[in-house]
Amino acid sequence: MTELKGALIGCGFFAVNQMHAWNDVRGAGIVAICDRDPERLKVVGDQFGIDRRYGDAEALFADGGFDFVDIATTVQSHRFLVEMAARNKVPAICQKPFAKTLSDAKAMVEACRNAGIPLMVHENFRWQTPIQAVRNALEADAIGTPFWGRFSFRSAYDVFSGQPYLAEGERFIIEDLGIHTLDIARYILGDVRSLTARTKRVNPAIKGEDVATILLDHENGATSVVDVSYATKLSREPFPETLIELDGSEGTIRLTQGYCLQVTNAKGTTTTDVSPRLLSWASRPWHNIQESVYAIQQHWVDQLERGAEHSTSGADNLKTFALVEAAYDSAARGQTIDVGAML
Ligand code: NAD
Ligand code: 89Y
Repeated sequence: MTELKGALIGCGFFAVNQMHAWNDVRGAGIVAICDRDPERLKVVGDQFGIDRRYGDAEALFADGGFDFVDIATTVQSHRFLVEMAARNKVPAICQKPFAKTLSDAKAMVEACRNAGIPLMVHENFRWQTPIQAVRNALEADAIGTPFWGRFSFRSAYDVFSGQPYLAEGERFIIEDLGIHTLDIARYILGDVRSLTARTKRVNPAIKGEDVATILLDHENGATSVVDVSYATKLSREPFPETLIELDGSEGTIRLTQGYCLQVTNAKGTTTTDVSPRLLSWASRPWHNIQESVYAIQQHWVDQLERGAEHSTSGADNLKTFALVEAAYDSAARGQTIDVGAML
């Protein structure tokens, strides 16, 4: 198979995972990197042996010589860089949160569609081994038709030391972490008709909300609760596990802390260890996220080879991003939001 050549823009905290994963992915490798911070460019360039280094994305695209771009910058630059990729007709991966606003996100999808290039949002949580296990159990009809769900991420892990910008934004947990949980809810129970949300800030040292409780009405009639918190001090810290409860017409699924999957139906209860693999470059507790980074990047290459749409294409991610905007809107106005009307 021909090896696809990639360029990565943004050599910060999380991009190191993406670089490691690209080393493992079959059928692609990174040939050039770009960061406007010379220090980060040097650290990542030296660590991964990349000689082609750029301080400016325009210069990177002008030189070319790559088949796709992996945008791993923070949200402020996403629209600018995705539209640059579209102008240069280079297929693009863009980190979450996809955009600052839903209208930006729609414009980015439109730009790539008009340019005829694939666009995938790096929405990796649905690719985690335990989340895939829940989806597989549902698809195997283990609990019949699900009518209720809970998708829960409650932690007090210090995310601010690695990502200090998370403490500084007007918006925090829904935009940063809840976006993944909402995407998982969609992935498991389907698209959402309407949403009601409440938020709180508990940690006085940050600007945005660190607790959110969101009620979702799914299009198939199921109801779910997405609850996320970075203010929850537990005896055993669960970061970065998403815990899931699903009730169906024929049984129940419980994904509990410690990557334990329990399926109960007429045949009884089966308990399975659905722990993620600890990849050679990964470290606990991040290994769950790190394995999903590898999985989504392999999916990027596999779908390009097949000429098929990506699971988290830009168009798909509009439906997740709309839930983020709807949640902030609902919490601000104290009202239920019609999600369908936003798309
Ligand atoms: P970071 O600030 O550590 O790194 C971003 C890098 O991008 C910086 O080095 C910065 O200099 C560079 N940059 C910004 N704008 C640029 C531009 N226009 N041109 C070139 N370089 C530019 O941020 P981070 O913590 O690595 O987060 C990056 C993104 O990854 C965020 O959107 C974050 O939400 C996301 N993230 C995703 C996951 C996940 O599991 N999917 C986990 C953590 C972070
Ligand atoms: O930025 C966030 C993400 O996407 O996953 C976990 C995280 O690093 C902190 O909330």
